[in-house]
Amino acid sequence: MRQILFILLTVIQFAACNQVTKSAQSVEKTVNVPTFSSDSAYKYVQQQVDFGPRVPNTKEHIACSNYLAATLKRFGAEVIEQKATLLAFDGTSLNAVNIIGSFNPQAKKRVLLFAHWDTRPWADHDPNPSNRKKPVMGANDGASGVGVLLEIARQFQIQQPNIGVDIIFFDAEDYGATEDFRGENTEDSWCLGTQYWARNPHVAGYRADYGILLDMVGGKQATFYREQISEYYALNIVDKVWSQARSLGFGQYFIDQKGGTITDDHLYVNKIAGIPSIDIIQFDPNSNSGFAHYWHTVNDDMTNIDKNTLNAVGTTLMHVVYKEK
Ligand code: AHN
Ligand code: ZN
Repeated sequence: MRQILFILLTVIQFAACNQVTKSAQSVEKTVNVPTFSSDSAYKYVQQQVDFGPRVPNTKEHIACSNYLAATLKRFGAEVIEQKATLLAFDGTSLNAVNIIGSFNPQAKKRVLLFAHWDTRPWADHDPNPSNRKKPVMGANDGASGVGVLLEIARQFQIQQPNIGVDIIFFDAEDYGATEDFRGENTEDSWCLGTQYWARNPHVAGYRADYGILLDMVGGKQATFYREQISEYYALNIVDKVWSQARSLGFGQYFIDQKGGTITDDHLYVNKIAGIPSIDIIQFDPNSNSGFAHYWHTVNDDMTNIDKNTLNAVGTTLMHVVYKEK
């Protein structure tokens, strides 16, 4: 009888022990990733578009910058509006502002998420020549990336991730040389706000483990290929993001093939600031420009924005960020 009791007790103990170990393991493995709201992201895209084109040196541009800074503050970020006067390729002096929102600013481990918030002054890729001096509305080219990041910022306020995150909305990305411009050094005419920040970071000696740029992430049935500057500087981050997307079922958006080599804000974050960074950018290998047919035309408006695409990108990014520790 005693022997049986002893065996019984041992079995119970073992079972109890086993359970403790098991649940401790599952606590370690399972992170609760909050649910990204594409309705909310869409609303933030709409609110930017409602200002009109956000071209530097216009009142719409100032109004939108105030909205972006105020919204990041409302979501609990420490916000810096980094103002700069930047010289455009055509000699125009641009009153630019990079809007920087820091979450958990004391954390040493940090991720940088960024997008440009300005819109192009000229729809110089429009098939109709009479549209080519009109500004671009930039629902996709500008507002979409910012909209996704604002929704992620809102989630940070509800549930803080384990790491620090900086969200930067860069200005004057899209003031690059027009297609008919016959000057030199046109590559560096793009991404002026980012070039400025990379040389003058908002915090001396600023570091992040890696960076992710969102550019044109709201188009219907968008495809995101593995951009080549991203693979050159941050192949492991491309792998991390594309495999996370695939495991979430977003493989029809995140295509596991090499894409173009695209001069974009991440180039300068890599080259000047030395932070390994990737670009999630809509790419169409079958179009002439590499981009959607409405890119840099007067048709880059809300009619092309699809909540499913915002959701694929936003949900993937949420999983990447919340799984870091
Ligand atoms: C160039 O057109 C050189 N690069 C694409 C960067 C861009 C413009 N992204 C949005 N607008
Ligand atoms: Zn553009």
